[in-house]
Amino acid sequence: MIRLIADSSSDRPGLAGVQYVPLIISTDEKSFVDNEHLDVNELLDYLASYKGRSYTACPSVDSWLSAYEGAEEIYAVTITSSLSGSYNAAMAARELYLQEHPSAKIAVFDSLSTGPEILLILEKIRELTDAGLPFEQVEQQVRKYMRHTRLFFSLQSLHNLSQNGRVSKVAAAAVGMLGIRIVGTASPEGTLAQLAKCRGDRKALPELMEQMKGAGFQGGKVRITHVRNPELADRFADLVRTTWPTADVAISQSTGLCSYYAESGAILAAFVTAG
Ligand code: X90
Repeated sequence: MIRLIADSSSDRPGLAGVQYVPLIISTDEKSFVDNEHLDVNELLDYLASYKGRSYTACPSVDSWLSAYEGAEEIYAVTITSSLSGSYNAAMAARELYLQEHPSAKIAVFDSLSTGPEILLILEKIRELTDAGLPFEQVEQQVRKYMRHTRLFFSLQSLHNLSQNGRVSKVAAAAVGMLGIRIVGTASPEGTLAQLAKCRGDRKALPELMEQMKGAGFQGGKVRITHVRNPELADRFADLVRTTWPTADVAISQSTGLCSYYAESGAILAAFVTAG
């Protein structure tokens, strides 16, 4: 049996039939499991009113192991290993599972990214497995595909990223000011790279468009997610469709983990470059 798995940094409901392994978001008084029962609005409202620190935890080796249970061909996609232990946990679970099930096959993909870029990778895996390709070829082609997937985003706050040591305090302070957003990308190493600072939503969209052009987007899939900002996501999608009429654009809401780190107002866009 073939199984597709991703950690919950991939936004859901994404692709039908994918199994998600949750990360956990918590404060000193409450924990939120990032699964299908999580109400993202409730999480964000609670965090906005909570004065103390908040944290996240990646899935345990055990939770990856139970996600593998019963499957023979497994494709698992994780959030960037540069910012989370999810990939290492998935790889440790892989070793344990293969000891018990020597004939099983498991490919773990480090997305070096998150959110909508994981969705693109899952869609690719699904396309190739649906076409009936053997495991080794699926793995090889997905790794090749991942060399051309990119993630860009615009964030209104870096508070939670800096509170948890995922970006520097200096970078975060500059964005804390009212109306200042950053435009950034997932670097080749899988970290957050800041590209520009923009005053206001309207300035961020042309900057994102320029970045997409510069990265070599020529039309094709674009997967957009947003945190409580459907208007900005729609405006961005319209711009993309006007500039590249062949683009295949889909919008969805960020779920728990990405909503927590990207924070209210954010949009993220993943796409595939030509060549
Ligand atoms: O293991 C854990 O506790 C999870 C830590 C995740 C930290 C980073 C999450 C980033 C979420 C923010 C914008 C996109 C940044 C992409 C950088 C590769 C989304």
